[in-house]
Amino acid sequence: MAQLNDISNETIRREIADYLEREDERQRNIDLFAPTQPAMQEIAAALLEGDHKTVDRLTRAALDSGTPALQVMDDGLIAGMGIVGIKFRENFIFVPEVLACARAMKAGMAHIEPILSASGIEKLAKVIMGTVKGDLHDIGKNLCIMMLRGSGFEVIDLGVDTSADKFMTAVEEHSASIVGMSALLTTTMPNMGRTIEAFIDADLRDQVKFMVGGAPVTQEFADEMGADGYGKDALACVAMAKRLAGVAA
Ligand code: B12
Repeated sequence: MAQLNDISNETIRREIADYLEREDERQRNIDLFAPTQPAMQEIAAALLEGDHKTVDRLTRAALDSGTPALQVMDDGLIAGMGIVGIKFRENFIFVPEVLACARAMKAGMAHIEPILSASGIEKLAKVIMGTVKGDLHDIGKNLCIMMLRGSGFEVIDLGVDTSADKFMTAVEEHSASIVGMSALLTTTMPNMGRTIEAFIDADLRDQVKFMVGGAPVTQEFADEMGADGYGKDALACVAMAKRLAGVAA
């Protein structure tokens, strides 16, 4: 079990000490950050400060120095965003601060996405991805998209606040075989089920497989709404897409 002092970056140590009040979350984050490179911790710290210019610069520098894109994404950007999520939940920060952190995350992701996308060789299947109607959260969906593209899928991104009609039009237009839906709000989660219902009503359900995800979504909820798969994170999303596309994971 790692100790707080095993984390080299002072900002990260302070953030954990000052804001993570739940013992399990505190220890999970100490264990997460302690083995990571100082450069990754600096990226996470800049993200936590909502400093998109520094995240941009440090991410580029880390990639230039040969750190793998996945490592920069996991140990720097996603690790930092995890603390942002807890601070927001506990009302230590509010929407403007979260938006600044999200902007910083996007600045870093802008360097990572082309690398992950370029690493895919043959296109495995076409996937339509969108955040459901009423929901504006797109960070997790965008991470999934990057990982899917990096793994060889062709992804059509419908963005946020996506209506059932928009999903249906995109499936027909692109002859896609998989639809991925993301929801971060308990109030918008039911729109996943409604979208599947709309496909059934339009006789389109047999043409596609549905995978769903987002922090409040569970396997149980996915089963209840009649989705074909659920993924808890971007790696699980790729594994699920491969399963639904009938290729080995
Ligand atoms: C960033 C954020 C925002 C930003 C969004 C910016 C953006 N461009 O996305 C802003 C500030 C706009 C925002 C607004 C709001 N938010 Co907000 N937000 C968050 C926060 C802090 C982080 C979400 C995030 O990006 N996480 C990081 C990513 C990497 O994780 P993720 O999204 O879960 O995605 C991963 C997995 O879930 C999975 N996944 C995701 N999608 C998919 C799809 C598929 C197919 C698969 C397989 C997997 C998968 O893979 C991803 C990568 O690993 C969360 C807190 C939290 N801990 O989640 C609250 C949170 C989601 N927000 C919340 C709320 C209440 C709101 C607001 C209503 C606040 C308000 N009062 O205005 C509004 C709603 C706006 C709207 N209509 O959508 C609540 C929701 C509570 C609930 N139970 O419904 C949360 C949980 C905070 C809280 N505890 O109160 N928010």
